[in-house]
Amino acid sequence: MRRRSSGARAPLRPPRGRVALLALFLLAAAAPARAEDGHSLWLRYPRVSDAARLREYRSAIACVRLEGQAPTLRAAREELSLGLGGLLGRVVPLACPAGAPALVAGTPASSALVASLGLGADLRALGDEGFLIRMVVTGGRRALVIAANRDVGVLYGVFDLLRRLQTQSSIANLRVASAPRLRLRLLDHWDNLDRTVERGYAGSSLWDWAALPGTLSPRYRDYARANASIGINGAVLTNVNANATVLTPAYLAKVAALAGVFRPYGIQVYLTARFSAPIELGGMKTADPLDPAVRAWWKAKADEIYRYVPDFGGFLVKANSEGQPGPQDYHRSHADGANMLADAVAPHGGIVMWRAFVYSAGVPTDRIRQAYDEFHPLDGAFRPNVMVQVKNGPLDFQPREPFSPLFGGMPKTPLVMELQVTKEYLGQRNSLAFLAPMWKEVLDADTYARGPGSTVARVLDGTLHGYARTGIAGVANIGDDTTWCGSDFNQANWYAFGRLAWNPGLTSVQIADEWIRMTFTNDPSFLEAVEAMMMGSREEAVNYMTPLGLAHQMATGHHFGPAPWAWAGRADWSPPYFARADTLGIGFDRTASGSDAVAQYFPPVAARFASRDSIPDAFLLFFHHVGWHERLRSGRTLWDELVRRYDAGVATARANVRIWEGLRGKIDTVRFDRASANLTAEAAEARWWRDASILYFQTFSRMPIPMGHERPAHTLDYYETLRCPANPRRPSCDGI
Ligand code: BDP
Repeated sequence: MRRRSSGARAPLRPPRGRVALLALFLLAAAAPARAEDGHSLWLRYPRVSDAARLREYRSAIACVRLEGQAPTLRAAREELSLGLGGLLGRVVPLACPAGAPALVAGTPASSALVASLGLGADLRALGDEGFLIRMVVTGGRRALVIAANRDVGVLYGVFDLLRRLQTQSSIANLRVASAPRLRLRLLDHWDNLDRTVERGYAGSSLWDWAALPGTLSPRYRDYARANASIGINGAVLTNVNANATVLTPAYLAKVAALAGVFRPYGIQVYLTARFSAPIELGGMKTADPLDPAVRAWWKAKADEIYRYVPDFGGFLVKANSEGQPGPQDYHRSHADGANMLADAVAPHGGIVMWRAFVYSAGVPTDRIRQAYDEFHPLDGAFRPNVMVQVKNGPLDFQPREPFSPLFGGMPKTPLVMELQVTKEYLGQRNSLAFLAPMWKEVLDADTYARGPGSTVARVLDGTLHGYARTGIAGVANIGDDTTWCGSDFNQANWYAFGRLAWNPGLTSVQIADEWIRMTFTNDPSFLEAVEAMMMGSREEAVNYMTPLGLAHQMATGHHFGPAPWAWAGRADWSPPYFARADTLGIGFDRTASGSDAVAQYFPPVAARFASRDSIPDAFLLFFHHVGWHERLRSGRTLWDELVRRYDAGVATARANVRIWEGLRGKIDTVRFDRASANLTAEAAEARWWRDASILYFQTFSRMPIPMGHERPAHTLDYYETLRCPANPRRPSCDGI
């Protein structure tokens, strides 16, 4: 039986017209008792709990003037009604009696009042998506103004203001000017047409292809609202391991229906293009990108797509990677392939995002070198509407990796950074891991491409190399689960991704703080404790899974749980290949005496990574093979330090269970108990990781577990034979 999406709950459905008023009365009345199930994400809009703030907001916003019938303005108005109705605990009229302090929102074109305020110069700097919020006095009356150049900027401004009210910050002297630093802020859905989700841990795909285009789940709009609230402006609907069927007319009609729901919220749709589609759909003998008939096929296909979706964003392509077809099948380069597709969409303003995630077991060099080796020489060979999409690290979404050397290494090619919001390698469903600190680590890393200060964020935002196009993509963690993301805490990563995409300069703490307040409560004691848990959670996962720069020690295939011993059929998928443990030591020598991957970085970075004196402990074993008895900065031997780190991860996981338990009663029981179960499971999984890894590496180090450290719960044999999870969709394992 197909699972129906469960999104029709009243609080999330933006009301309309008269129904809106009624809904708001009901909503306001029902607010305190509303059941929490996680579905409302960070858009719950409960009544403001701080009495002084509530008074402040009520006296500043007696009514709303947001005129205009354009769909985006309507969406902004509906959100304000819903949000203010809930937060202020009363209906806020959409018409203003004389003298009433008003919230005024619009563009100079949609609102005469906004046009009269003379904001022209300030607005110009904010582009198509930016907005400003200001308290002004006009005609002797106070007004809170949200102004933007385009309707979508008004919508973003509305969400920004609602965030301020949700987090209970003062709006007394508000003077906000905000514009996104990155132009494309995309979610990549690895969703298949049968509604399975590759690396999805949150149920089935949201896209109910069978019911589309005739039936539109209310969740589509909620999804769009959630994205717009954090500035996400594009969705790649389909898996990078692509199925050409989505390019057929029947599916394009479904895509068009989704695009229609998303459009008012400023979200463009994109599709993955299977490179062999001309063969599979067009009945051709080849997909050679230099073949005129193949090129003509793609041009016609692009024209057809734009007939269905006039503002279609473009294609995302995984080619010649992990078995996917691509131009190299015809001895053509990645640039040949990308340019062919780019030419097809260019007349319509579309783009191609061509992934640099390529490596091959047939290539004898270190796997992490291969993307750079392949793409660096192609810099300058791509059409202007091609962006190369690069994963944050050179390997594959590990709990910790250095930044990819392609950042800074492609000065003539706009790069999109790809992050993984879904936690394939980070504990999947149970783990707390809040990923903002991980993403910040990469964004703030200095590539030295143009001397000090050449951060990855500046590569991405175009200020370093003058890229004409800029963007960032996150592999979504969203499914049809009630919580959308498989757990309440996983929602924080969707949220953080959007916030950082808008402004990579935000701090992780700030993002966590906002998210906790909006998702759970403004209660300071809860906030402080949960913020600390979240901020430490990624380092915790690094510690119990892959400390000191280890990588890819996960079980084969599903990547859940430890299997440092596992040979996966090919070396470059196998944990022992990455850890290189032997009787002398552990770690992958990527200095000049090894694979020399360090040479792909700019000299100051290469030198820092290459030297044992300057390599941060966090990347030690990623770049160096280190003797078991060698002493690290701490003065401890590598072996002792390794055990200590694993233990630290377990200790944090256990502490989180206790800290959370101490917060009982501060939020609703449904979400509290659910998180409790996740944290308990994570503590068990952390121990499993630690025990299995230490026991396995001990067979090489032959050193004892230092005094004062817990003995493993089981034998290595036990862990090696454990099949866990038997069912990869199960959140947890027995027997660990
Ligand atoms: C790997 C995933 C695989 C993806 C691949 C990719 O295990 O499912 O298809 O990344 O990014 O990490 O293409």
